[in-house]
Amino acid sequence: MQVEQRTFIAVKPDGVKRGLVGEIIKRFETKGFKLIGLKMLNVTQELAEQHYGEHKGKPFYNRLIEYIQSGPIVAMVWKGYDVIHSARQMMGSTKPLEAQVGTIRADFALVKEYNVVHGSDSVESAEREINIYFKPEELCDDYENMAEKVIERLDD
Ligand code: IDP
Ligand code: MG
Repeated sequence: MQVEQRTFIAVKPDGVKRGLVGEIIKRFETKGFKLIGLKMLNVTQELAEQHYGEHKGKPFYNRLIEYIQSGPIVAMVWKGYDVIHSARQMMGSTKPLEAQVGTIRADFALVKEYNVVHGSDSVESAEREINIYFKPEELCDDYENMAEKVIERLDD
């Protein structure tokens, strides 16, 4: 099993507008993950289509492409033990009403159309999404962080 992973997380435009950037970063930081990439940007039509290509043809596709361009996002890369799955758990289900209490979407969102956060769903999509939003030289992995100590000391 691959324990050290990287994932792409974004605070979506509704999350930025509502002032949830710090809260969302804090959850990943205090969980013990390592922040290795961070930028604020306006998503272009091209980026939006690249990011959400898998949803092309679905009824909500056009609205999704519009939503992700409705204001700046905060794009991040987080690294750590099983971070892809863990981050998805911390985000909660796509539909906030079905998300477990205590997750970001349950705590801060009402509807799937405005669910404040994005997170990669697999190793492949994480690498793909990181490469869409970040150049390799924009990632700062060269500092010591507790997340790495955790992995060094794992027994299994
Ligand atoms: P995820 O963000 O939990 O991975 P996906 O199924 O990959 O969910 O969908 C991407 C995004 O598209 C969701 O986060 C949500 O904002 C939006 N979305 C998903 N399903 C619907 C829908 O049925 N109507 C409107 N928007 C949707
Ligand atoms: Mg998804």
